[in-house]
Amino acid sequence: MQGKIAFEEHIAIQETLEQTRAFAGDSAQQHQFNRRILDVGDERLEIMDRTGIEFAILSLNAPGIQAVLDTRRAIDLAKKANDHMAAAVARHPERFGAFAALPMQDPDAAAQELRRCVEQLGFKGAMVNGFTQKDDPDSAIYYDLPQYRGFWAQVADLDVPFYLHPRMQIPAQARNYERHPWLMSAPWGFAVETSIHSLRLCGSGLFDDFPTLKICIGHLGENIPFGLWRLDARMRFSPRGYRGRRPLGDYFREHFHVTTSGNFNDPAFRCTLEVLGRDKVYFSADYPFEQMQDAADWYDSSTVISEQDRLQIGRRNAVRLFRLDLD
Ligand code: GRE
Ligand code: ZN
Repeated sequence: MQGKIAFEEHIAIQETLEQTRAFAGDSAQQHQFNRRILDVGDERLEIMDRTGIEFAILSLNAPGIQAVLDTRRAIDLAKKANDHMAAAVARHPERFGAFAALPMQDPDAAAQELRRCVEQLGFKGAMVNGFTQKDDPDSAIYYDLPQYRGFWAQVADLDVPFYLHPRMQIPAQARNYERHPWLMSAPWGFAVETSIHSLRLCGSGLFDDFPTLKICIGHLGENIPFGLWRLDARMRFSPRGYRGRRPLGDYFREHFHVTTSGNFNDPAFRCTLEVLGRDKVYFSADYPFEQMQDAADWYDSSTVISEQDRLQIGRRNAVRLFRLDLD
């Protein structure tokens, strides 16, 4: 399919490149991976052309700013990454948009940086890589906490989507992964981490306070669609500490927008589509951690996607969500 829009497409800057090392494959693959994640020009555009991706919203690699312990440095680095993405967008405005990287270590600074990115640089929203560390490497701060309500008020006011992207659990809280580091990242732990964070948002009353918030998550919903019915079924018996006014599933279906990033699989797609409906599902690849070619080969030919849905999920939903100047 031509004209697809993708929006879990990552870049790195020199300062965050080191964070991707473990995910790039062996040393022979490292060189190509580094080139690809740093590139915001010809190679990326050429692959987009070849795979029918017209427009990509760029975002900084994980964990990015969220792993910077020093708040001042987090604020400066986020600005630097955002200015870098803004320059790429300015060179190719009809091919690239950008999500703001945010210094969540300081909720006010994060809100301010989002406002700068949206109002002055034309960014389409924010992408944040899970919980934030701050000062102490063993810290993990989640955004359902009270100190983020002012930040969320700004997100609601700007009316842009917030993409909650995975990151890896920190060692201090990862006892259950001991001796199995393979389990901690993209194969499974990423989804555990991001799904828990997403459910915390739902259970915190956040969406009662801000009923227009739009949260994006990737990987066909980080396993939540599959578990959603049971969540609500069991919560009737043990809702301890749940602070939402409505059943959790209501919030998830209303506020969450889910992409196909890195999960190019018919049964999982059918589950997500059936749970969320065709208005809340979107194409994305997750380049360069995944290949645009693999994403497009699956998406363009999957027999569980009708031709009408293919156009809607591959393009039209994103045009609407991001108010793109495209048809
Ligand atoms: C991602 O961005 O989704 C990602 C990583 C690292 C490894 C795999 C992966 O950041 O999908
Ligand atoms: Zn990703």
